[in-house]
Amino acid sequence: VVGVPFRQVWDRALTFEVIIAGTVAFIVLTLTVFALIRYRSRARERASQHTEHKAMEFGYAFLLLLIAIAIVIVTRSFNSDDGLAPTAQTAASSHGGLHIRVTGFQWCWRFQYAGPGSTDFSSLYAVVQKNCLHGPSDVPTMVVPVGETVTVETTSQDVIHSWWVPDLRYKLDAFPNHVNTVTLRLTRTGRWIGHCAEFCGLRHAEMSFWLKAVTQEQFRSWLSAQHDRQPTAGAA
Ligand SMILES: [Cu+2]
Repeated sequence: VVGVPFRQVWDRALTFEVIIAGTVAFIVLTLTVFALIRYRSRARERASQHTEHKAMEFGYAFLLLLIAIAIVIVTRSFNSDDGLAPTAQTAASSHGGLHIRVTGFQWCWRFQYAGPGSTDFSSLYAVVQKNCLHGPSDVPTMVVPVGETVTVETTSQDVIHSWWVPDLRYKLDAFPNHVNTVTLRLTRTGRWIGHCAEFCGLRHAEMSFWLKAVTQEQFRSWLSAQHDRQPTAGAA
C-alpha cells in the first residue's frame, strides 16, 4: 500500500528486527551444531571439569546488552518517521484536530465524532453505528480525511475488543472503562477492511468495519450530513 506512512515504518521496523533475530539464531545454531560434532563423546576421553568461563560469559552478556540497546534505539528512531511523533507544535495544538471515539461492543462498532476542533464526545456531534448482522456489506464505516492527523480513542462497552486494520498495521485494544489513544494520518484516499482482533464472544468473527479515507472536502460535507442526521441535533 503506497503512501501509507505507518505501514511503511512498521514494515521497516519488522524487517530490521527479523534480520537481527535471524542472525542471532544462525550464530547460535551454528555454534550448537559445531559443539555437538566437535565435542561429542569419545572412548577413553574424560569430559571437561570446567563448568564456567567467566570472561566468556560476561562477554556474551555484554554483547547481548549492546544488541538490545541498539534494537531499542533504532526501533525508537522509526517512531518519528511517520511524521506523527509529538513535537512542541503538535503538543500545543493537540486540542485541535479531529478526534474519533471508537467503542467496541458485542458485536460491532460505534464511531463517535467530536465536533470540529473539539474533544467532547458527550454532545453526540455525529455517530456511526451498525450491528454487523448481515455480512460485510452491513458493517460501519469510519470515515477520515486524508492528510489530517486524527486522534483515535478506543474503548469498550462490555468486554475487551481490539480495533484492527490489518493492511495499514493499525491495531489498538479496546478496554471497558479505559481509553487507549493512537494518532493516525493517511496520505491517500482508499478503503480498508478492519476486524476485531480480540476474541470477544460468539459473533467476534463478524465484527468488521471499514476505514475509509476521503479528501478533506468530502469529509467536511460527510461529517455535516452525519451531524444533521443526529436525532439530538434536530431537537436542540
Ligand atoms: Cu470484539
